[in-house]
Amino acid sequence: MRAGADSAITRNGKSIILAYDHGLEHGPTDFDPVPETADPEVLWDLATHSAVTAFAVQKGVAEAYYPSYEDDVSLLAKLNGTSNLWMGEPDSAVNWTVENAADLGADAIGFTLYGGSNHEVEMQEEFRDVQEAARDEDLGVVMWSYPRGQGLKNDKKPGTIAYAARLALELGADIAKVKYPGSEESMRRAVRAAGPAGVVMSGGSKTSDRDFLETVESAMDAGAQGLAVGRNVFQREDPEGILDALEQVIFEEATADEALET
Ligand code: FBP
Repeated sequence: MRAGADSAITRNGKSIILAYDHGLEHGPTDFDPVPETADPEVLWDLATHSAVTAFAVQKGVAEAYYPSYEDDVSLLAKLNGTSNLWMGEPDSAVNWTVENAADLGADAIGFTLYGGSNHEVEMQEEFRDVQEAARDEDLGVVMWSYPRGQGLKNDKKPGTIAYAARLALELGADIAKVKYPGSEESMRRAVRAAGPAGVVMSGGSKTSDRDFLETVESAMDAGAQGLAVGRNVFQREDPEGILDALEQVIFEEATADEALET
């Protein structure tokens, strides 16, 4: 699967990946703004929204709920992850095997790579095993490509984000999930660096409707394939409303203004 080729986690070559691995990565504090979002079922229901092309979760949340949602939700199995309690150099434990995720019915796998970390070499080797197993199982491969660690403080510099996008291509991912580098021009550079791999923008911490939709519009204008988003959807009182607007901007090429008007 490469960008443009439609798959179980894209629609017309575009993606909105709803991410819900925050209970592991950040802890339940991310659910405080809308306390009912601590209940995974609330998010599984949200993932049935027509805008969502894949739902990214860790193994436990998938095992407990996916059998009830398999007809309505495409599962993106997030294979590695680390808690916010870990204080060491950026690293991510591989908590789920490709084979087990495939047995459960996953459509694609997700894997975090911290380029620049002291653990980059091991993480690349883990990714090699995962990527090859995913090819054997015919699963799409999404890399959460987050340069981080040692001297890398600002992980959103344009050159760093372009490098992150390129790492995903070089190592065999279909889609690179990268942070927004601050401008359309910088995002275009990342998209160019990714070549045939698609690039999805990472949602980030919650911002206003206008700021968020304008950033998404700019990423799409730069050639991004879509968005992978958690907090900017589930920390809103009206998550369906923002998914409606995102559907317009990403799949119907509406501007942020147009999406805000409806
Ligand atoms: P958000 O849209 O909420 O930023 O979620 C995307 C995501 O990649 C999640 O999958 C993950 O839990 C989180 O961001 C990790 O963010 P960070 O490592 O930057 O704190």
